[in-house]
Amino acid sequence: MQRRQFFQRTLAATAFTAASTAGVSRAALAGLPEPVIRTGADTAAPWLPPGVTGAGRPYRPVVTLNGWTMPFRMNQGVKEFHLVAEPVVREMAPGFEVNMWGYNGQSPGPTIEVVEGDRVRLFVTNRLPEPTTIHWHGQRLPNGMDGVSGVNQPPIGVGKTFVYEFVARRPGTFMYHPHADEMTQMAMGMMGFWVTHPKGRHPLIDDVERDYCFLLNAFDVEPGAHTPSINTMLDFNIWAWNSRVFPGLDPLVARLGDRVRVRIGNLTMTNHPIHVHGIEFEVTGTDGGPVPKGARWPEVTTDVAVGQMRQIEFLADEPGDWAMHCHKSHHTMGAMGHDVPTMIGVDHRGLVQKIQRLVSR
Ligand SMILES: [Cu+2]
Repeated sequence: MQRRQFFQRTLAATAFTAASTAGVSRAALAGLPEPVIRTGADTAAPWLPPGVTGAGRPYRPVVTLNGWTMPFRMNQGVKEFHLVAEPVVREMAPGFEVNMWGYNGQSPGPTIEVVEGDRVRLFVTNRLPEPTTIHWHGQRLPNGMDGVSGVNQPPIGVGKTFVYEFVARRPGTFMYHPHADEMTQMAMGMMGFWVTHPKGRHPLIDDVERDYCFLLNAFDVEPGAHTPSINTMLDFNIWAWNSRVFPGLDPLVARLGDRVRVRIGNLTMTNHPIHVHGIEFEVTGTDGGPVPKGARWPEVTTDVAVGQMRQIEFLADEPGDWAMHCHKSHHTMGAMGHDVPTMIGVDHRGLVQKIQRLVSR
């Protein structure tokens, strides 16, 4: 059976179970939008809805680093998305494949991109082996849509579909992630980006020529393993951007003279001082909203703490290949080893031959 047919058939069977909990009519659920699935890890071209004027002015779509923006369907003025939480295989770098959990074929899930004032309906189907929810980090929304399992809703059972619906009231930079078995599900890669564009000219949101976004995430994948350890609390060994690591990360490209915005969210368990070479930037926004212009100052490094988002902007006026990295030097390494004694000062002449003799036996 084709993968798409599988989803269509199984969704038809599960759709009605959510009708009473989510308050969406049976007729609406019967016409669930087909989930768009993506399997590659390349950076998708920016996506603008074809032929949909929708709410607000035309906007410059974001580009998700080694990711993609999910297409939506317009249904009587509502933007409808279908997220499928499911096991996926993510190629973190060429030849390095990891068994993760994600959404719609990849970790992280697709970027949700809407305009301030849009009414958004998100169908979430759970194809994981355990219950899940989605929390829409930073959004103003009705309490019942906040996605915290055991507080705002029962978790979405295995095989079930839940419907979230709210108005994207505040423009800015947001993310989404489970609020059910959080430690496991985020350690397995479940998260995604959300961008709400302003519906008109905004005094604190400037037009830019380039608009990039990605999430910082971390995994503990022992050398030789393919599945992250989900019991790790701090000693992660793979520090990733959008579930990718060097040399698997695509460059963020700009033309000389472009205004560039980069939106960064941190869903790891430690903070990351993100450093950019060659230019100075300003933090123009957080998950709390745009920063007042008088409160901005020049920086070349900004700390992105756990659960925070930072939106930086700069003028790309120096040609060249400029590095952008976390300034914790052990976070630029992978797979980082633990409990390894220092080799400084040790005479290691002949060591390679000794190891080769050992392993060739
Ligand atoms: Cu770091």
